[in-house]
Amino acid sequence: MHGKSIAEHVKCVEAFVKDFGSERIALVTSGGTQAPLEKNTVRFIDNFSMGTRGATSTEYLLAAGYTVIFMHRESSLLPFSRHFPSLFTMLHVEDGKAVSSDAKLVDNIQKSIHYRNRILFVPFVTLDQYLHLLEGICTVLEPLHERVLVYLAAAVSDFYIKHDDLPTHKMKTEEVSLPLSVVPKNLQRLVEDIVPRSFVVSFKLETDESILVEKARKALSSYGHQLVVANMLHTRKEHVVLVDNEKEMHIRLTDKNKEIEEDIIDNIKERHSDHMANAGTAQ
Ligand code: 9Z3
Repeated sequence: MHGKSIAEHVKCVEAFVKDFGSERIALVTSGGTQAPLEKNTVRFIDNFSMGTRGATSTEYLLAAGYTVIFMHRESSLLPFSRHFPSLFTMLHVEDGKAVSSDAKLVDNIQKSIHYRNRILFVPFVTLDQYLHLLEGICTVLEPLHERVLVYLAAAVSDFYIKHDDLPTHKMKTEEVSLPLSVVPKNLQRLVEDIVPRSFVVSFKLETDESILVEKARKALSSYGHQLVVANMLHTRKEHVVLVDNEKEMHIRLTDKNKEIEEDIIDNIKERHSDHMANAGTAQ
């Protein structure tokens, strides 16, 4: 976490939002969480997420006028640089400088410079850091009421080993034991007690399509938030279902030159506008 404590990261968020000038602010969570299997961690539970959804959505949120707090798994994909996994091979040396004339690279560097005062990067690694940061940042954002969009795209572990059950040292092969506990769902408390006025979007990931919408509805009724974006592991880049209290809406990518996040953010921005208008927030 770049050596900063949770409290220090939350202080940075406080300073960042103090002078925030735009009308809307989004907290985007992105990437997977790590749950340690030993106190001196050699092994851990992790998941597949590289943070594509969060990083891509952030680019469209910035373009749509949002200020963004990008709470991401350290070393996961970042907005703008995500397009260039092998940057090193795109550069050559001229007069002692690394240069490139790749138009897409130039365009993305310019965008990243253009938006740099409107995005704050907050890294996490473990599940514990994720949960504490989320709560701390939401507490800081609460006074901004309806202007806040909470966009929970991170892939959060469902299982972990409680601190008291963790072995101190590297687990011995002859003593293998994984006393897993289910991660307490903190979303209801977040929605009810910490950011009750903000527009909260959670994501639901499944691999069995027959239960996808039902699970999304269950999340919506348990947590009392505004929207669930439901997606399937293998089709998540082409198809999502937006589930709210009244209906469900499918978004399908038809143009292969586009990214599905563009349509997701368009739609969510509209819903967020309605949410702000209903509360009488000036836009
Ligand atoms: C998602 O469903 C995201 O869309 C993905 C994005 C993790 C699939 P990538 O990083 O993947 O772009 O490759 N995020 C939420 C996953 C999650 O943990 N949801 C919980 C659940 O399904 C609820 S918070 O129970």
